Amino acid sequence: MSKTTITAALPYANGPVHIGHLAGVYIPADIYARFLRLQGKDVLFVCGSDEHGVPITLRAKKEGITPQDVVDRYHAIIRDSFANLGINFDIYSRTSNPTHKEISQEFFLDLLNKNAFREIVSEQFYDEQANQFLADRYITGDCPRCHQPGAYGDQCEKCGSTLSPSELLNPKSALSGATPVLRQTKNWYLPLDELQKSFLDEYINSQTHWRPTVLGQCKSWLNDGLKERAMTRDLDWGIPVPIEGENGKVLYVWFEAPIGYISATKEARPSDWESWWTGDTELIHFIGKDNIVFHCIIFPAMLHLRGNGYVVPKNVPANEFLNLEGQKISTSRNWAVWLNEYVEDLPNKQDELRYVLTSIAPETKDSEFTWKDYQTRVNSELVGILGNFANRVLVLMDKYYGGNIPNKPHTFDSQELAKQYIAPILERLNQYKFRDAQTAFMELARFGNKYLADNEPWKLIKTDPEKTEEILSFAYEILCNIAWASEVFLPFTHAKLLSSLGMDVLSEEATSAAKTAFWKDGSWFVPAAGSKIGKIELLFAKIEDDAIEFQMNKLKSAVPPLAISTENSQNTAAANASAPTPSVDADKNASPEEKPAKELISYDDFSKLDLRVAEVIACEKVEKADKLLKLQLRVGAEERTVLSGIAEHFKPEEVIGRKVLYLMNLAPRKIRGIESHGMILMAENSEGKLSFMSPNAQTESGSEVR
Ligand code: B3M
Ligand code: ZN
Repeated sequence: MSKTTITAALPYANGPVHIGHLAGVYIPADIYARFLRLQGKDVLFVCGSDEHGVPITLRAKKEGITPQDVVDRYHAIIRDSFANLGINFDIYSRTSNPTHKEISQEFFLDLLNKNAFREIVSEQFYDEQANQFLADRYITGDCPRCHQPGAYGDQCEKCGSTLSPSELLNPKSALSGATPVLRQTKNWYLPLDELQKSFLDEYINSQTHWRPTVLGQCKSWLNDGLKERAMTRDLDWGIPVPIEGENGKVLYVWFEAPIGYISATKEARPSDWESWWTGDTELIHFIGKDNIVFHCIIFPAMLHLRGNGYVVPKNVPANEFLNLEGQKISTSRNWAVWLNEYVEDLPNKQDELRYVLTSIAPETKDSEFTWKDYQTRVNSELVGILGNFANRVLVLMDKYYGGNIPNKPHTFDSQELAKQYIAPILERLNQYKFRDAQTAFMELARFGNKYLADNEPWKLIKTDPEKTEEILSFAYEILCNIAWASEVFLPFTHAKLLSSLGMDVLSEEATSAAKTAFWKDGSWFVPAAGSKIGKIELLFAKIEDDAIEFQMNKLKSAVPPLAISTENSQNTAAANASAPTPSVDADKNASPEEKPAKELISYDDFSKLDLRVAEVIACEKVEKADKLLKLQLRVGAEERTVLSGIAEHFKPEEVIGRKVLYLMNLAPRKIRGIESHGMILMAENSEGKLSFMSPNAQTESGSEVR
């Protein structure tokens, strides 16, 4: 039997995952994998953490921990988030595993032996103090276009220009602050220019079944003409280049990360892993649009060069982006809904999130998540239609017949029903139109709901008990079909429905036969005579306003927990999520709502305050003081020590790297034997929640605030 290997992009293990990831990659991939499995196909669904790359080392440096610490922390968080949301991988691996090192080095050597690379010596910036070459993000300097200081080697965040390191004025190493020098270095390049002619033009042009957005991006790359691209880097965090004497070089993260799909396969299927990558196998990559070039051009080129029967991607259903409340999801600004927090804030509402995110999946263009819309969709569709229908059927069945299905024949034609309600679901899933497929699934619930409303069995029972039996039997039958169909979209609801409907008592054989008939042949399911319902479970509960308000407030008070200027550097903490207590510096009872305005002061009074922007360069807990953090600040050229009573709300690592507002000339005072100079300013909302007054990352420390 032919095989299907489904991959979902390996998330960087430098922060938790958010709803944008889920909507764009993991839910559609999960739906598709479930769909194929239910059809009885041979499917392997692989994923794992991407644990190399500069965002990870930068984050480690910011927090003063090792890259391995960073990836260990986030790998666990990400893995658990996916499991909690019912993303049913066959394996969730990680690229720091030994198998991955072995497989990627072997892959590299195979291409090397085939003379696939160009060896090129070029000049790159080198930090003589840190003794290492500097990747783009490790170099900062003045932007050659807008002259903003602090631009990165690859980009100026002020004016948005794309840069190369050699263009920066006054380049500085982000590691040591030293002025880097240019040094020669050798790297291995993939000759994409040649590969375009020999393989890629034809490969891409024959993928007429791909999504237009994906094909469009690929063709625009090809039209511009591909250039050679380095597949190795002068870095120390990554997979070492497996060539004798080539120390201090690693495989480019975008060379080895996709190979992570292969390593994960080997871990999941040690005995026949190669058969999932060669021969009669379809390879499908689920990714976000920012990963298109790597999955549609570079990785296929690598697989093509590998040869030996290795397959190239059959489809790459990439999604556009999901926005949140009118803004781009931003990890550095903490503008996101983090999955690890969602499952805590809204327990047992995984299917609600899956449902809403599939309803608004950014399949053809960017789309938008708002909490209000989430509430409306859950309350009016899941509660109002699906939940309502299920509940009415089950409750009436229980009330009138003690749960025994009367099995009265009805007049509907099963083939017609299948054509009308099941075929559209299957057809759209086959076309990767998950949003439409879910709409088709909901049509079944709408049909059931309307059928009950039109026939009013709760009234009819008084006048025509026989007809009532027929109506409720058919309603039960519809609900059984909903139960089967729900498995790909709403796996948790599926399980509840099976037990409420009494379908979980079916033998394994009967279940698997019913599933195959439903998903493969698209047959309408007819329950066996003598069926009996199980314990009735409520499928969905209304989302109340206060839950939505809580989420909105959380977003509004979101501040960047770390002033890291890379969007890839996601952060863990929605720092203000739990109820904070005020800092020792702040007035204990201060609440903007209750406090009357203070009396007027003169400008002279104000000008006595020396307010500055400061950068937190170190932070630690104060021993035996639960509330206190000791902060080391850089204020221009000076360093200051400040104690702040925020330890119950912020971990030291959430504070390091921030820019804060700082009152510099407050008379020093000694707390627990430590002299505290000045104080950092925090905002407190009416509920006593604290947030940092965070100047943007570009504001220089030491700047005066007036
Ligand atoms: N980690 C980039 C990303 O998360 C990257 C994907 C790798 S897939 C092989 O956007
Ligand atoms: Zn600029």
